[in-house]
Amino acid sequence: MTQFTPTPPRIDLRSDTFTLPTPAMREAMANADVGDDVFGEDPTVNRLQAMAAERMGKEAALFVGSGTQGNLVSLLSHCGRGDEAIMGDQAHTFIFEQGGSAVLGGIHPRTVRNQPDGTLALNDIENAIRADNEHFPVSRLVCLENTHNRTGGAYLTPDYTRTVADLAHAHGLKLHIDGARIFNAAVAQNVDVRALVDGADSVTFCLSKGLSAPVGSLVCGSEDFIRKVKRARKVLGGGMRQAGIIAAAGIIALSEMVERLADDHANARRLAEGIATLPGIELDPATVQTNIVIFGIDHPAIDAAALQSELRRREVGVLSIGGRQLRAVTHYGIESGHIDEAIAAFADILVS
Ligand code: TLP
Repeated sequence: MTQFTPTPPRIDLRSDTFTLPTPAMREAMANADVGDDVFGEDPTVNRLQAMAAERMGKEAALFVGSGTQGNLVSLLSHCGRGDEAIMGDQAHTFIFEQGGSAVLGGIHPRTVRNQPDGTLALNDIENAIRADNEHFPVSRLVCLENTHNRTGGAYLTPDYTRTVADLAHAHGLKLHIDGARIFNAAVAQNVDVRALVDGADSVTFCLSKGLSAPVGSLVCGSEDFIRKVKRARKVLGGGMRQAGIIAAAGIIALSEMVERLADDHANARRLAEGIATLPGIELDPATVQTNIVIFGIDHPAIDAAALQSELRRREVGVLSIGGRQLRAVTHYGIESGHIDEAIAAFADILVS
């Protein structure tokens, strides 16, 4: 049988999930000490979990297979069937995770409009919290996303996050943060990542995006919470055995790959500035805060699909995110010269 093997574009801006492991990661993986992690006996996984908990200022952490799994086990651990989780209408948990918390946990999502800066308005959160009435689901959780993917990598500030945590706690709700790219948020604001999660009851962050590890995410929270999360991971089939092989790359990701995210942010800003003035591109480069550039196309001759395929012919990959919008994400492996090439490819297509 013939297999179709797509060739990735040389300048791959579709996502930071396309990052490849660094040489140091490959070496650490080859030499990792391992054991059976379902029994808690993999020393490399244990080390990664301890590092993650310490970095986030939480009591404990658990290594999980993906950001989606991290969010799902967190929601399943905070909420029971019929409970309600308040989240943004542009949240990854709402749009891109198959409604997993509803499918598998009977958790009712209550959406609140995401503002263009990725926040949820405090009034909207407060108004979404249910009164104690037998007709209603029970409000149990607020979810934030930092950085916010669909709003172009916007970051949430420490102040905003603490205010939401206080609001949630005042009403007896918990706060979960989908921090898939929380280190981008920390580096962009030059703050300790702890300041972005200190009011939160749980946070998920990804090793396999800008931090370039091949696999994995961590869920961090209290020891009690992480015990529940571990049960949820197991029922989802997410208990892994000699997972130290992949956790070893995660240790390198956390210790060596955080500070360099600033380069990705500078490249994203430069890409945005380079394409914003081209005919048909709708983008304000000042809104680009981290490594994600989302832009619209309004061109007499070229629509979003045509621009995407013409860029691809010029070895530049971008992602269609619906309607007239495309997304470009910078990451490890994308150098400043690639940004020049990408801008030249856009100009070649759009300037007649
Ligand atoms: N996002 C991916 C796609 O699913 C869209 C991407 O290319 O951006 N939270 C956020 C904010 C995310 O952006 C993602 C991945 C996840 C969670 C899920 O992580 P994974 O892919 O590891 O399940």
